[in-house]
Amino acid sequence: TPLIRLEDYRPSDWLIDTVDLDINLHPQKTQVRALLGLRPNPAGRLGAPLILDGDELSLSGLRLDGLLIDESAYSATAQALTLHAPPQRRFTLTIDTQVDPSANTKLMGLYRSSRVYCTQCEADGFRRISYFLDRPDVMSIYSVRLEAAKLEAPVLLSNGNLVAAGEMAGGERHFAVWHDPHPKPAYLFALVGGALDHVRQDYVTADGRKVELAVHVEPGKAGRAGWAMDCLVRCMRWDERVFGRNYDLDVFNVVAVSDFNMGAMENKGLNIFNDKYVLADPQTATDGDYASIEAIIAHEYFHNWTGNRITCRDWFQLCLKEGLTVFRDQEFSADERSRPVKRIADVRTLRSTQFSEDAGPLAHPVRPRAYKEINNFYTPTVYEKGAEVIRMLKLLVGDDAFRAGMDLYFDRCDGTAATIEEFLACFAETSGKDLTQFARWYEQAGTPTIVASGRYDAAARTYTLDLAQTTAPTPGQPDKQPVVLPVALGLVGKAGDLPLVTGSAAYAGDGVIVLDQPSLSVAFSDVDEPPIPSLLRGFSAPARLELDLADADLLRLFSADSDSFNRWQALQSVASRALVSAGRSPGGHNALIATAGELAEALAGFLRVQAPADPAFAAQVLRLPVPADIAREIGRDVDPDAIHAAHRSLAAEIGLRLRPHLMELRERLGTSAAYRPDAASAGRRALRNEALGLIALADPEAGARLAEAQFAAADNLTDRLAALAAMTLVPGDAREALIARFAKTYAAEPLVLDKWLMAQALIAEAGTLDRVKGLMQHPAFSLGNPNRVRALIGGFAANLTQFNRPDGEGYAFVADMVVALDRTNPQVASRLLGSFKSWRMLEPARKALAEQKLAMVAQTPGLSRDVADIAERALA
Ligand code: B3K
Ligand code: ZN
Repeated sequence: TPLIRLEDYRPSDWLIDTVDLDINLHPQKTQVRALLGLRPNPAGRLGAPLILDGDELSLSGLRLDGLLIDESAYSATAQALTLHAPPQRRFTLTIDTQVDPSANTKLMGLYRSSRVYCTQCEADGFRRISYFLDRPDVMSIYSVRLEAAKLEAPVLLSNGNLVAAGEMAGGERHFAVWHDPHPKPAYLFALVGGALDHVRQDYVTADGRKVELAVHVEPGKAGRAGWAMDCLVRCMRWDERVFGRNYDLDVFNVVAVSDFNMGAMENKGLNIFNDKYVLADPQTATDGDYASIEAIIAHEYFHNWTGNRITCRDWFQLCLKEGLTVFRDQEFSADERSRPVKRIADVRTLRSTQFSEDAGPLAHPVRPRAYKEINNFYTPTVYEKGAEVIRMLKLLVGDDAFRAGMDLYFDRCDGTAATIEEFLACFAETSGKDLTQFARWYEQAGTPTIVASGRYDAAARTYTLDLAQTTAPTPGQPDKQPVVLPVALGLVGKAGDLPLVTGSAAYAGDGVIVLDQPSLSVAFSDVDEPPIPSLLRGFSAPARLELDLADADLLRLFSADSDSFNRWQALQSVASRALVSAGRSPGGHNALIATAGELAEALAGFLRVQAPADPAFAAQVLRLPVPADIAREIGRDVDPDAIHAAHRSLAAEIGLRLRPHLMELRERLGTSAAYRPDAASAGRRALRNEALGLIALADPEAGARLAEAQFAAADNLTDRLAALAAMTLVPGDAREALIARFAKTYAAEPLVLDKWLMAQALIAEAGTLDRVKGLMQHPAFSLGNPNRVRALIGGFAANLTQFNRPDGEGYAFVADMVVALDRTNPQVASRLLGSFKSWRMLEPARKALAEQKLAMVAQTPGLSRDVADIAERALA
């Protein structure tokens, strides 16, 4: 497979101004006629052949300007349609292909999901429908005529506005014609055909456009589409208010399908979703689901400007739309809910997914320089770290220059396929700042570590902060340069934040030091008492912080810091340090008990006094760092069992000491009011359920009784699932009974059973592998559905102790599943193989076993490019 490099980018030799599609939908024999309006690109090479991309296509007809052409003038394979000497002027090509949506198990291109025709074209799926210049910088105006059997597909949707519809002679088939006035790359094309129910709502944009909004779902499920619609309306208003962005078509359609490779897709005017991120009611969706739906509906909608109106010149620029759009959806959720709690949740995700990617063989820059399979680069680095880069940019240039820079970007780049350079230039202009070094964030992989220490000089009344940065080597980048790290900080004294007085050039004002050198010192004057430094407030840069504060100082920050994020972080740091040392050298149980005592004491007061006022925050405070984070902090010779054991005993010891407080809190937060999904109610449930988990670890019998009672009494899935999760911590008959009862209760709800599958796959016991194998035979499971696979097999691969079983059977199972899945769905298979990304940090025995299984996958004949690429990079 060829390596595609950023530096090799060339504009297309040909442009396609217009695309007229005529698609006759049929379950096995869908006829596609594409009429392309082509012309030479003035920026391309004159006289170049026309090479259209294809993937598993076969050509059934070809005309040039409406006339048949000689067979010697072109060649057609499954991968390409080449016109050897096309006319050097405008001309049209009429291309006929036939595709089989029912046989399309890759879920790329046109496929059928539970009897619904749908498409997924990003990154390169359009070439599975018709031969095309399938690259994001070729943008065209589309008209799409869809025809289908009325019974099978009464609803026919595509991008843009509906311009005509009617019945065919005989009345069995009908058609719809859609026109999208906005030029777009092929990856944003979409169609949907099927029997769907919907909810509708009228919307008027701030600039006066009437828009008909609709959310389409499987028949019978319209009752679960209301929340998605509510989110859609709120995020549209938010984008008008916060970014000045109005919607630009007469209709906006959202469609939920049950077989989907990822979360959702931002096709112009026709967003297609994994139904998991649309359907919600209290019985079948958790608070977490409601929040994810809100975030993803917003994310896809926000792409209309950051992604669609302005798209990417090439796939190396993926973060241009993804990092920016994640940032936008995070800000939306922060405004709709609690900003500090959202930040904490996002940082947890960043650390567990992106930091671990950065620490292993799959590390890559936010803007990769080369790829073999672009679908393997829809990663936490491109998305989540990409969003962190935007967040830092905003902090560095300030709110006003950020907003002005965004306005300039929308103005200047609208209708184009843009680059990171063009994006950054807007902010350099509006802020007057030189962003050359900042741009390194896009080029350099790896998580920087900030090493900090402080010195107080009582006589001089100064406090000096020494800061240094390093970034460990990553594949292909042995030597790292300093990046621009905005370090938001405070100096915490007895009565709160001390004033920051310094003449240092590194101090940018507003409590931010800019660390852009390998190291620097900042001296603060007029400091009347020895302060405790509170660094990286709000997690102002995606970095690790090494700052050696005593537990007592961290506990002070927990109670006194004015920054909520760092209050939370302080306790996490105390726990993390103890877990790292216990995980490194098992047997240090006494130190762990001492830490549990400290933490419990700090928490007891907090739970009594402050927790009831902000339960969502309190729930985050109660939750320890996850074992995978501890493993990454340890970094080498990792023994997952030791980490797990340390984690369990710390949680259990804390639970034991806090038990009366936790019980009382549960009482206090208990409510007889009916379920509501708002953030405040969700926060109360989160805290109650966090308490339940701790109780279950501290006193399994009491925990099991509480879980049973909660399951029986609950009127919502959040509390029921939390009861199940708590119960999974307690081996025994009661657990098995609840597992069975849960399955019976939700037998008709595949999305709920996914959670049931996952809860079992995550059980940290040796019996889990057999349980998972058994569950593969359960009627609720299917290897053909990505959600089922991610729940059961993906859940197991995320089970730290069982995936990493000392006998290697966990690796063997997941590797076998990767190979099996690769035959039908390479994208799902390669995602799953990504579970091996941390294998190099394991202790020698596990490391050897994991490597063997990776090598087994790599050597399997006939692998997809997706899986081969991950296997190869993981082993390199
Ligand atoms: N842009 C899509 C992701 C496409 C993934 C292709 N393998 C969803 C999103 O980020 O909004
Ligand atoms: Zn996106």
